[in-house]
Amino acid sequence: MPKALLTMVNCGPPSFSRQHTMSTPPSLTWDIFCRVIDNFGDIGVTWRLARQLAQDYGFNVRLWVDDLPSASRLIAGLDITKTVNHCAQVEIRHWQTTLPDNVTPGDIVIEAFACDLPEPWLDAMGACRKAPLWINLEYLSAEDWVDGCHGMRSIHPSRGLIKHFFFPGFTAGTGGLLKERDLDRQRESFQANAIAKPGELQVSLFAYPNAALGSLLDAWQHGGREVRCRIPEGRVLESLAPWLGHRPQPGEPVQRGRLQLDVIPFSDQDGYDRLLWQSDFNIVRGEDSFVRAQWARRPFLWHIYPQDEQAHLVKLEAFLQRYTEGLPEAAANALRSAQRDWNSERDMQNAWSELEVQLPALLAHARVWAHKQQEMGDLASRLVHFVQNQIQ
Ligand code: TRH
Repeated sequence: MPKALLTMVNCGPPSFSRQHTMSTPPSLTWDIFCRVIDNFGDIGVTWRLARQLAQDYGFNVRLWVDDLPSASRLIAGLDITKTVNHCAQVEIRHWQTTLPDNVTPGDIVIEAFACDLPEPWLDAMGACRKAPLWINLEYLSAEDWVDGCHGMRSIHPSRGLIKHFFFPGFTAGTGGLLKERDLDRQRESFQANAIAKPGELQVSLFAYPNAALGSLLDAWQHGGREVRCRIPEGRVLESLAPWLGHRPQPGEPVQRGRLQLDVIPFSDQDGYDRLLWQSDFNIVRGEDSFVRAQWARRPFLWHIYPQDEQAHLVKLEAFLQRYTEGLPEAAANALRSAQRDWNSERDMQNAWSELEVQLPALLAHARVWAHKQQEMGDLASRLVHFVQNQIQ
């Protein structure tokens, strides 16, 4: 468990059941606060949740985000010159140092990733006749402690407001994974119409800078089959440039032996899903793309967000332990080696050759895994049940 959380979780066991006890009035209003620390995960997760609560459930949702330029990279139609936008049925507000006077908190306030709600907002929450339900949406982890902390509460020391901790996760005792209702139908229809070049392995690459990238590209360049690797424009190009001798521009195809590289523009979230669905193998990172790769039902390599004291390697092992359950031993070993080498930035040539022969087994497993996760219920539905049980 993160040290910071140990001090925050100071009262009470999980106080909810997952029973559907009442129907939630669609008039409920939600405020979701997102502070963009770095990269796109914070806005990626909160935007996905906001959009789903609005579109799949018909709730009124306001998303407060402090960094509109980052948000505009993945939200189609967002105008960064406006302080209020409406996109996909969500009201998006620019979260500035001062909050507008005429806004009162909604029924549910989500503080994403402990982003610290502004003091005036806490004042306004305290002044409500019925305090809003305050939920801290946490980062995703497969570690065992998550089950015990999901649903815990803490009381604000001076205000008396109660905050609830909601943890995404991979077990029935956690908050689950974000997944839109219509996602599988869209994916199936896309994949049914996708055109593939016979024998070619299509790969997508979204990663942090990684010293091991050159060795993986070497493996593909000199490998036994054609590889087409699409790379959304981003930080990983820092590691591509030394291998290539220059920094490629979007739209500039590069051929090296059996490897074709295409740097492509960063798309909105829906476009990124289609890239994952189109590819036979995905390299993903962070949190949200990692989950989307699982819903794509294709084999993947995860570049986990690096943390101090190598804490991310513990998270990686926890995920591998869950994910490799039921996977034939040779495929599980190949996957573990590749994941460990990639995340420790070690030479990938051996790991790739072992992984490549296991791709059919990994594909079959990816389907089983996604099905298993889906059966447990998605994050938004578990969150709505949680809210129902709290506000009745
Ligand atoms: O950008 P990330 O590295 O975000 C990270 C992690 O969330 C990490 O846990 C967190 O601590 C850190 O941010 C602050 O990776 P992630 O989570 O995959 O988010 C990327 C988002 O960008 C995701 O929603 C998918 C989206 N995306 C697009 O919309 N279009 C694209 O072309 C690409 C490549 C991604």
